Amino acid sequence: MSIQLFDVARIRADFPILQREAHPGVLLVYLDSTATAQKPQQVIDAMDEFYRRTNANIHRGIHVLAEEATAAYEEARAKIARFIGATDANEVVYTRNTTESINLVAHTWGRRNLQAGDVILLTEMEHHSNLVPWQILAAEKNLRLEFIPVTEDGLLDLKAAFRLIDELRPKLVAFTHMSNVLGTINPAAKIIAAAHAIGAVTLLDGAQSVPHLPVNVQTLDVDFLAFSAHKMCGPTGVGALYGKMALLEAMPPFLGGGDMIKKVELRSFRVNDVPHKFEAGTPAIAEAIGFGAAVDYLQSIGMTAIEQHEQQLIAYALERLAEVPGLRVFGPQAQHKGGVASFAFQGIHPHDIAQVLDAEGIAVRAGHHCAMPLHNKFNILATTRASFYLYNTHDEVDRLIAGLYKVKEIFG
Ligand code: C6P
Repeated sequence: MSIQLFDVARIRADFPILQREAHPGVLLVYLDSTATAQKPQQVIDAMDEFYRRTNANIHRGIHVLAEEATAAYEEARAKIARFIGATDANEVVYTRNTTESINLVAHTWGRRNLQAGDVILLTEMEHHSNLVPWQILAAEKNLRLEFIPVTEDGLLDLKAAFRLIDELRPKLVAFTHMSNVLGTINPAAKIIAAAHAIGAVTLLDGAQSVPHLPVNVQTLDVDFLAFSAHKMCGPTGVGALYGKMALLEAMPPFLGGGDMIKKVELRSFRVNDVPHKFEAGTPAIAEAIGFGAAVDYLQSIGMTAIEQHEQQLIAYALERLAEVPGLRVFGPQAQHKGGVASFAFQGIHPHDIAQVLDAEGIAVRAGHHCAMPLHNKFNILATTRASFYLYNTHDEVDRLIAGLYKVKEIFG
C-alpha cells in the first residue's frame, strides 16, 4: 500500500489531541507513541458511554446494569483475544499493563516451576519490565540469568541465541518482540521454535509489537504474550496477558481477594477458573471496554496497513536523520525495525535536545527509556527518541529534522 492510500488526514481527525497547539501558535507534533499512544474519539466515547449508561461492578450484581457491564467487559476480552489470534477468549487475562503481565508470570509460573540452578534466557535489549521481575525471582530461587547479545547494529545475535539455547537449555526464554529503544523487530517465531525444541517455555514482551504490527499467538506458537492497552490507542490502567490454557490452568493464583475464588472458608479457599483466577478485586472495567474499542479501531484500519505506513515513515526518518551532521542514530536499518528512532548528538545532553524540540512543539522522549543495560552496551547514558504511529506524517518528520538543526544552532 502506498502512503496515498493510507488516509492519514482522516485518521488524524479521529484524535482530538492532535488538533491542539503545544504552545500558542505552535501545532503539536506528537512523536512519543512508544511511551503512550494518543486516543481516538471512538475509545473516549466508549468509556464515556460506559460511565453515562452502564456503570456497575462486574460478575456480582443481578441487576440490569451489572449484567450489561459484565457482558461489555467480557465482550472486550473476546475482541482482544481475536485481535491476537487466540481461539479461546479465556486465554486472555486482564492486567494493569505489560509490566504486571510479566510479573504475574514470574510470581506464579516462575515460582511454581523454576528450581535453583535453572536458566532463564533473556536478551540485552530488554525493557526493565522484562528484566527486573526475573532478577527478583533469580535472587529468591537462585536461578541463573543469561542474555542473548545485541550486535553493534542493534540486532539480536541469532547464532549466539541458538547456541545459548542448545548449550544452556533454559527453562524459560523471555524476550521483547520489538525494542522500545532501537525499534528492532526480533524474529520471534524462530527463537520460540528453537526454545520449544529443547522444552523451554517462551514469553514474548509485545508492548511495542502488538500495537504496531499483526501479531498472532498461534502462528508464533508463543506460550505467554504481554501487552498494554495504552500503547495501542487504548486507555492507561489496563493490559493483557495471553497464556496457553494448559499453562494458565496449572499456575497458582497471583493476587488473593474477590472474584478469583469459587469458595472461601475461614482457613482455605478454592480458586476460580481461568482467567478470573488471576483477576482479584474490582478491575479497570471502563478501561477494559476502552481497550476493546481500541482493538476495534485498529482493526478498522488494518494492522498490515499500519505496519506499512510506519515502515515508510521510519525509512524516510532514517534517511533524513542521516543528513543531520554529527547525529548518531542507534539501531538497525529500516527493514529490520518499527517506527522508533533513538539518537544522540556528541556533547549535547539528550534532555536539552528534547527541550529545544519541545519549544518547537515536538514531543519526544529523552533518557534511558527503562533500558539502562542496553544504553550501557552502547556506552551511552541516554538518548533522545522519536517514535511514530498511524497518525504521524512525513511533514512531521520534516519538522523533527528542522528542530534538530535548531538544536545544532543553539548548542553549536
Ligand atoms: N515502554 C517507553 O517509553 P507498561 O509501562 O507496563 O505499559 O510497559 C512496559 C514496557 C515493557 N516492554 C517494552 C518493550 C516497553 O516499551 C514498555 C514501556 C515505555 O519506552 C515506557 S517506559
